[in-house]
Amino acid sequence: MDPVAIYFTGTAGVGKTTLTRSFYRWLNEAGYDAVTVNLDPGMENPSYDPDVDIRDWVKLSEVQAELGLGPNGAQVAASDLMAVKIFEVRSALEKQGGDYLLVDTPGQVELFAFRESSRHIVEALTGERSLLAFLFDPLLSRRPGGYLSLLLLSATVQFRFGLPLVNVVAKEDLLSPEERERLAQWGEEPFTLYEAARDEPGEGGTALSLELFRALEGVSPLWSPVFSSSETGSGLEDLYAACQRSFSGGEDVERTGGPTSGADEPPPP
Ligand SMILES: Nc1nc2c(ncn2[C@@H]2O[C@H](COP(=O)(O)OP(=O)(O)O)[C@@H](O)[C@H]2O)c(=O)[nH]1
Ligand SMILES: [Mg+2]
Repeated sequence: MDPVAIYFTGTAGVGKTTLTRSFYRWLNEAGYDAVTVNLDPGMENPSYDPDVDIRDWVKLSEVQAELGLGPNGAQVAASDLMAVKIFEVRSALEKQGGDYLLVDTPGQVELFAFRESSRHIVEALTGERSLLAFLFDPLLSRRPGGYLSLLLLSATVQFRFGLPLVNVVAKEDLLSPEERERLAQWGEEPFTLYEAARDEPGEGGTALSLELFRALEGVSPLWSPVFSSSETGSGLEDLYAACQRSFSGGEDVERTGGPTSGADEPPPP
């Protein structure tokens, strides 16, 4: 079967690179054939060695030096240069094989979601077999206004790409059990989020929060996020299951080794 690709996106520092690595390990330990792709030309001191690395073609520091640009201009130029090189990247990726392609995207979400070139990059690299995993900052998510604004950003990213999307509350180890419980309830019973937004004291945007809630209410894939932590490894199995549901209605991808039991089994310790 053709490989399927998961693009990790979200605001700077939310944990995309770390989750790419930890999900890669989880998949391989569980017997799936996963490959990592770094699409962040500015990645520095990576904590893992990506199988395919955009920096072999486009490196932020070099773009900045060669074009005499500041940091923001260089990032924009680099993301457009990536589109020029994307067929070479695809050839390298095809040589890797793999059933799951885990794609790490640039630190800042706007460089991925708000550049026209990114749509071409995704289209050329993995086409329709692509899924977005949008990461939520756990601390921002704790308040209804923050959670709603992340839902809005996630909906915007999905709107930009027109691809299936899974929401992931990242770094769940930073949430107290009560906070996690509350967030999970917002996902399962959206009306509780409405009530929390309505009752939130001192949030200047409460009226706006309620309008946002109404606008987002009908966007069903946005609800019930997966919770995960790269720190503890929690939720990676749930992430796998959510991605699996999004791809081709739950069709499983065959394992190449490792345990042969059901897809929902956790990997060996
Ligand atoms: N506590 C905790 N920290 C994390 C987790 N994942 C990533 N981090 C930390 O968050 C910071 C940013 O992570 P990174 O993956 O580089 O974020 P990116 O900019 O979205 O790629 C790093 O210091 C990571 O060590 C997690 O699950 N739990
Ligand atoms: Mg990163």
